Amino acid sequence: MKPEIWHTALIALGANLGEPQRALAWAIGELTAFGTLGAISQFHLTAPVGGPPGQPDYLNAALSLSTLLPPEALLDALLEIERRYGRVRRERWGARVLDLDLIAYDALVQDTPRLTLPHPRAWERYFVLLPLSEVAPDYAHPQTRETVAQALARVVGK
Ligand code: A4P
Ligand code: MG
Repeated sequence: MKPEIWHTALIALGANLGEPQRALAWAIGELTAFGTLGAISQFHLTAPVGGPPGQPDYLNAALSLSTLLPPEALLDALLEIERRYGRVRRERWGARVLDLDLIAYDALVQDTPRLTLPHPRAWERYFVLLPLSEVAPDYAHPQTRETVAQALARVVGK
């Protein structure tokens, strides 16, 4: 029998719909199907980065998930959660806005067309680093060795 190996995934959540709090809470509930939730950050209201001008503020959060899924299967699960939420929202509001990003998976480094780990922009983004610092402040980027807490301090100090 193959031994079960648990992996630690760090996941970022973002929404700027009319009910972003509901979007994030729903997504967190769905994630319990794919492993055991660890720490969950507070929900932070953050100014939008990029995208069309005038878009509403985001609600961002981060969490840690212990999972048996390999990274690609976990990404599929995240995209499926986005898709299902989007479908519901489209019927009601005509928009899909729920982002689930896989920020890191153990200390795995990979760059394939489908999945880049760690997430390529995460260590530069306040809206990712702020909630992530409540979940995994000492997690070090496997290439640069910069921790989440250090990256947050750097980004805030800019
Ligand atoms: N992909 C590759 N690597 C990953 C990864 N580590 N995690 C691929 C997740 N996806 C990854 O993603 C497009 C494709 O990226 C996926 O199909 C997957 O195969 P997407 O989520 O559909 O596209 P996106 O989110 O529109 O693009 P992107 O570049 O991921 O946008 P971001 O970076 O998520 O930015 N401002 C604030 N304040 N808060 C926010 O949450 N979010 C965004 C979206 C912009 N500004 C924001 C926020
Ligand atoms: Mg995304």
